[in-house]
Amino acid sequence: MTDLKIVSVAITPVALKDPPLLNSSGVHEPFALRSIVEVHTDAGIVGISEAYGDDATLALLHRAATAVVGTDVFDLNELSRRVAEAVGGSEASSPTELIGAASHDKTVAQAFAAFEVACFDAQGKATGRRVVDLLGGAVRERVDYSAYLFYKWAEHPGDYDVDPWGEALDPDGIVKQARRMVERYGFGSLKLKGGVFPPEEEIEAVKALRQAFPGRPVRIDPNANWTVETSHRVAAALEGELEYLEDPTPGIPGMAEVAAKTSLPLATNMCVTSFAEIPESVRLGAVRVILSDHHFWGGFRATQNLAALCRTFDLGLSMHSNTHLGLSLAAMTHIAAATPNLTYALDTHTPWKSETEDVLVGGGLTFTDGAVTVPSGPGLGVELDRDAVARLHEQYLTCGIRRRDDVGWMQRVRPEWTGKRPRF
Ligand code: GKR
Ligand code: MG
Repeated sequence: MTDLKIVSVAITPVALKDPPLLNSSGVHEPFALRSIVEVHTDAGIVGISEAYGDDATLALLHRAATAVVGTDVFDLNELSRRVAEAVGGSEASSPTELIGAASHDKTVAQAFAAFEVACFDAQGKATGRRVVDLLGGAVRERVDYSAYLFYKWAEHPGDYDVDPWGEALDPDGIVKQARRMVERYGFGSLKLKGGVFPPEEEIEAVKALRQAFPGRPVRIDPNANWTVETSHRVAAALEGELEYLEDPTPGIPGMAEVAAKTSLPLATNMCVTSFAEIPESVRLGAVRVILSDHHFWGGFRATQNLAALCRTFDLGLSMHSNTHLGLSLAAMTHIAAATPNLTYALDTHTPWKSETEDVLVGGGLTFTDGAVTVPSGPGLGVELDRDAVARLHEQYLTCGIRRRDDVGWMQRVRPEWTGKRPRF
């Protein structure tokens, strides 16, 4: 059997319109950055993936891109060795502080993930098999996602497109948003992005959701914007109401203190975001659910390693998202379908994306009853729409944003804003 060598790599930064979603740092900017990675092989097969699109990530991807040329797309160990060598000395970078501390290992994992996913896509296209099959086979053909609710303004101040969702600044607004999202996509569970308003208001919003959607699991995630004391208070008020409480407070020791006084499972995509953080977390009993994310855990195989550790330590496994396009959604769907203990509905920012913006032929994957069916074609089963990529690249060139800065955008509106956490 001949190998399938990488002959070149193309990295295209793109920008998509993003609504004014509020979080503990501030507010989403009018555009979010992603990048499209294409791995060209000597057989003419091209593997694709989606990664963050900020300057620091692009620099990493470019360093790795030069190093991976000549690697066989099936030789993921060699790919990993080369990426680690190429980006090893790079400054630790984290595309957003909302996914935890930066570290050298995370920097390497983040760069490797983009190439590993593209190589899996190429492997699938070469063998006529779906990525989910290469990852061990589908344990489910439909992957459930949850409704990701955000407090939000009606629009960004300035001359920007207005999204169709309107304002949501109180429990009523959140329930209205949830109804609309559930009606449109059929989601069976709900996640509220908290850490925006005083916790008492967010407790009310959770209770309003529980009342409006009886029996539907609800989560809240204030992105570590509560002190340990505040977290105790909120956890006590929401005992029995939540599927899990995500990142109430910063750091593993703080999370362990909160965990010690509540029966609610604590979940994280902030204090455990790399393998190095697992031992302390397990030792202190800080979390009961880890939100995986192949973009920064190091790709598909690393996600499966994480899944094995979760099984070993009797931890639940869920999945985190950042603003993304359909290519990431496809990748998330394949890895989730191949991971038996990924049993929670996954996060996705898809509903916040403009329906007319994606990089995939056909405009992206669709949700039925809150789930995405694993695409049936070889590899990731999706194809790039070249014109759409070009349009979003043009938007990247003109949007003026080069790294995510939710704090800075909030400061335009509220100059006294610091984004310092925990605020409550
Ligand atoms: O999009 O504002 C957002 C989220 O807060 C995101 O940045 C987080 O990384 O969704 C993420 C989370 O679960 O923490
Ligand atoms: Mg989170």
